[in-house]
Amino acid sequence: MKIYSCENSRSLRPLWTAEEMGLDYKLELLPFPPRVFQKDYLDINILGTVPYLTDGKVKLTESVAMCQYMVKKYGPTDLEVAPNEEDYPNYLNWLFHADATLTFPQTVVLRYKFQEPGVADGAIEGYSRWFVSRLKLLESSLEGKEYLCSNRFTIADICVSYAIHLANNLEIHQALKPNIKRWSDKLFEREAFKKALTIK
Ligand SMILES: N[C@@H](CCC(=O)N[C@@H](CS)C(=O)NCC(=O)O)C(=O)O
Repeated sequence: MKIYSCENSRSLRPLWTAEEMGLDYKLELLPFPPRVFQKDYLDINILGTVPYLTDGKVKLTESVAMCQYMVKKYGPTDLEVAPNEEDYPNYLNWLFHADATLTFPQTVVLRYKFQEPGVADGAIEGYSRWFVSRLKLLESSLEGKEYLCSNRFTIADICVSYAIHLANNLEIHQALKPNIKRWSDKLFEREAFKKALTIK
């Protein structure tokens, strides 16, 4: 298995999952954004995005799908929630929520705060506020809970907490509501997270 990555990107999700599972993989670290600074990467991944995962004939462009692929293909593992568990529908919902609801407004902040400063400053404030308002569900769901699903650490925690890691990098401090802070502080103490963050 090979994972193409850039530092501090959502490659963190599959790298963290692979580290939690103790899987063997090769890492190729690219300059960000690769479509600008490593144009030959477009011959490998036509989208030019990271992460990109190859495993034999398998080629994946979605970080959440990569986590799901690893737990299914290389499990069994407690990182997965099975269809016969009560929390399975919630697990699916969180896996989609991670990107479709949470990181989507954050990408606008990333672009206009750090990649193209001065081009659309108004968007930074507006999209930050929109992102924070979308954290309502996460904050209330974590009330009295250590993990999102099935009372254990799963890839739902990995995929959703990436949005909090990104919020920290984007300096969206209002994201650290009490339950979210308590939950993410604990997740980010995991050895596999620290390894995924620093692996070169
Ligand atoms: N939904 C995809 C998004 C991939 C994506 O947009 N990745 C960003 C980095 S986090 C990227 O490659 N941006 C550079 C670009 O769009 O050229 C995923 O979850 O993997």
